[in-house]
Amino acid sequence: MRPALTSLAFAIAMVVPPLLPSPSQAQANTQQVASQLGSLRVTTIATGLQNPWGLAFLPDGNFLVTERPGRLRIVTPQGGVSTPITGVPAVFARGQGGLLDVALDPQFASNRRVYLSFAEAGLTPGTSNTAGTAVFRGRLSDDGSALTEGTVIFRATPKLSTEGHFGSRLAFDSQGLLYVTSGDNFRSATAQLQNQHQGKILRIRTDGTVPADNPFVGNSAWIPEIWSTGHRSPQGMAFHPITGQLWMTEHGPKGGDEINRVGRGLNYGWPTITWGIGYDDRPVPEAIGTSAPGLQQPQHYWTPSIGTSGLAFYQNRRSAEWIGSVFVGGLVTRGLHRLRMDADRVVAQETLLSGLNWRIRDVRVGSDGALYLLVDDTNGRLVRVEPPNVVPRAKPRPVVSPPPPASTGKRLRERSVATSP
Ligand SMILES: [Ca+2]
Repeated sequence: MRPALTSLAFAIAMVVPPLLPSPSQAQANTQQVASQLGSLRVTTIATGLQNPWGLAFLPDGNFLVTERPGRLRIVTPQGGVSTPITGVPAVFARGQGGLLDVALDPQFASNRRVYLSFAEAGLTPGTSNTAGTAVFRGRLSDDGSALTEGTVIFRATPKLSTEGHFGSRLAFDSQGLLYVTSGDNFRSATAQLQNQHQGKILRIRTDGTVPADNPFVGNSAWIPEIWSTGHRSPQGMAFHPITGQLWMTEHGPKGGDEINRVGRGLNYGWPTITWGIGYDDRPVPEAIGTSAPGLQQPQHYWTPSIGTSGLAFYQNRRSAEWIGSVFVGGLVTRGLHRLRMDADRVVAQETLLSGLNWRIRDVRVGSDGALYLLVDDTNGRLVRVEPPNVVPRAKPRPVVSPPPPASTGKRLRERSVATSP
């Protein structure tokens, strides 16, 4: 049985499909927002989501959305919100912990497998105040009401007494291997420890076993799931759709938020090197500076921090203006950051949707070429952002005198950024 729906619109849609929002509804939920490249049509699809964290597109056009307190729901394009899907694991819903990301199996069409990352409490007596990042796998029932055959395929060890920095994004590579970001649990030193999962990107098979070609397999000093080390609070991760390269974003401390191109077995430096300082305005105790041999520099960093969250590459042909852009959510700036790249370098950036006061937790590109965002709030929302509606520029009139200023050669009026490390 399909889960009960709280939206009247969807209930009606079940009877008279397809039901589109009435013009007045659409108007109320849609606004035009200016950007450097043209006006963006921004539509709130659904509200009432409690601290939504992760978003996945189902093949039938619906959305799967996690709510950090521990619920997974289906949201329809018309704004219908299902009752919670059953079978979701118990989560440690304290501080930054709870139910985090959601990802579909690359073979979802045939196996209907869904993966969830979450903060899991200690499982042995007396450890319920500790928590660690974990990954759950289940099968979404045909009616979408339940996860069955549920199993936890990965548990970060050790579980620590902390409520922060769990990560945790999920992403599949082209081989069907699963990458998991794991935060440092607010224990900076863990990110450099080879025998702990904290502060790492991990690479596992879908049953939780370790691929034989992981970088530290066979080295007894290292936990074999580790793919990269030295990460602090990684809340964005995606594969570049053309190069296949893995990228991620992570929160710095005070300043020093990063976007990194992730290589096999490399060390991204936290807390040994950082472009940020402590929340107490003093240097990070373990830091020796901003660079050191053998430690990777970010492709770009932000000081002050933007509060990096979701990460998405735009390659959809719907918008020539956005192709090649990278979108990064800003929890602190309450904006959507569009980065323009020259190969792997950030050469310009634009902050979209500023002024809406939205803490953007996740950003994804739909197959329709629109962006889909989750806005973090106790009354959070799912939002669609359509690419700029570019108005052709009028043909410039010939100028006789004075001579025109030298062209910058830039097609876009974007704020250039200083060369980043
Ligand atoms: Ca770093």
